[in-house]
Amino acid sequence: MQRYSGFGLVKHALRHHEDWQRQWRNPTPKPGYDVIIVGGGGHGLATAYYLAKEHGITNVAVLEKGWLGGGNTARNTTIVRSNYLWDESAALYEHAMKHWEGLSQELNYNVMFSQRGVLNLGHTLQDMRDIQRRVNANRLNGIDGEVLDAEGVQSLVPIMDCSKRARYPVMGASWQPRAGVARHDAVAWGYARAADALGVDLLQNTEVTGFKIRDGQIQGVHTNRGDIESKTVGCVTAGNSSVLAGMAGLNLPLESHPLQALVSEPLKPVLDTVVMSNHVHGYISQSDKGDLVIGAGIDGYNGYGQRGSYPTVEHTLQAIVEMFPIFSRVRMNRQWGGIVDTCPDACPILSKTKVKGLYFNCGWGTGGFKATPGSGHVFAASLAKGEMHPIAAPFSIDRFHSGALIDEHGAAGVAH
Ligand code: FAD
Ligand code: PYC
Repeated sequence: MQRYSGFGLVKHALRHHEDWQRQWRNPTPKPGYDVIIVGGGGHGLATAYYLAKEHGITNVAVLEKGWLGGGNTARNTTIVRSNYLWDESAALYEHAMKHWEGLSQELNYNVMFSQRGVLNLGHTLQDMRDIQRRVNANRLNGIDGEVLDAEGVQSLVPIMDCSKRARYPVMGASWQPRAGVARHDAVAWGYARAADALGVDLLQNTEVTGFKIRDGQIQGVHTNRGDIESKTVGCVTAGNSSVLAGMAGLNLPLESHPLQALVSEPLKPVLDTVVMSNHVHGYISQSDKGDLVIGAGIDGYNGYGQRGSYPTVEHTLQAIVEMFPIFSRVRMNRQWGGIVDTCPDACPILSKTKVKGLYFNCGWGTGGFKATPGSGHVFAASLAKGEMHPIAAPFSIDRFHSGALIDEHGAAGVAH
């Protein structure tokens, strides 16, 4: 793997940045692969990487209709935490957290994982009871967490209005010190470069338009670049999962909604942790560039437009200014949206389907970025072995028939 010194950077600048080594190849699709992954976001790329790295399955293609990481992976607000309520989801997100803690070294790519801590605020007695319960559950699962009172929150975030004068006074918070943020596109690029180096074909501008299914067994996919054969296909297409499922005659219990985010003009460092309020309903952190990274809940309607409506932006900023009056005159620089596919129990689907060899990894709603390494790791093991990994097994589609739902609406952080 080529590395560049400071001198190398200057040399490339003088050559107008024209001869940088590409991070991954641009291969021509082969007629067939051992495994096809549909979707070149973080989850799909991580799946391909772990298939090659941990299971020796390198004859793998990732088919991406646009460019790698151009979906929700590069549209999210990068919050990483593992403080979920139920054992099944705590195990999944904590599995991811352990991967995050070594990811830059694993990929030899700086994903800028910054464990600056996440606060989930409580503004009512019921919020505080729920926080207490969730932190207790986290600690029983070996996940770090503390319950803070308003003074504890104020000492961590001096610029927030924690006074009793606030319209919805802060009563306390859950605090996960190991939680934080990471650079989202670096996660996609790091997995892409590492997967490519192991022989995975990353096929951009390659849209899956249908599935080839014979006698209940997947045979391959139709794409805009021709048919590609495989007896194992994993769909990791986030907000487009219902569309893909429909092509296979499947009906997933998903709703697709826009979710928006905004960044402000850059400021000097003022906020060194992540603050989320599900009650006032907004969340905020400050990026390394200095922008305030801001978001709130989904737009209530269904749709596939990667944008959103103005009332949601207005509500989001009202919530932020409510908590941080000091930001009332900060100007917003950019706003964007992604499509999130939400499940009735606010938990993902990692599952086989009734079509043999066809798997889905979707339904992460507003919170899948944090799961990227763990999701890829357990999904790869499931595809490699033909049996769902024990951490993934509770997230089967079957739970919507059996009733074994895992309700994580309270821990979702962002209402959906
Ligand atoms: P994606 O990155 O969307 O990848 C799916 C890919 O599939 C896309 O690139 C798409 O082009 C491709 N695709 C779709 N259809 C086809 C097809 N037919 N053929 C080929 N390719 C196809 N999560 C957190 O944990 N923390 C956060 O702070 C957070 N903030 C968010 C903020 C916003 C505004 C949004 C929109 C989401 C946020 N999320 C957050 C959620 C998180 O972004 C997603 O859950 C996660 O990134 C999903 O990753 P993915 O790899 O599954 O999806
Ligand atoms: O799941 O923590 C989260 C989250 C924050 C912002 C969007 N999702």
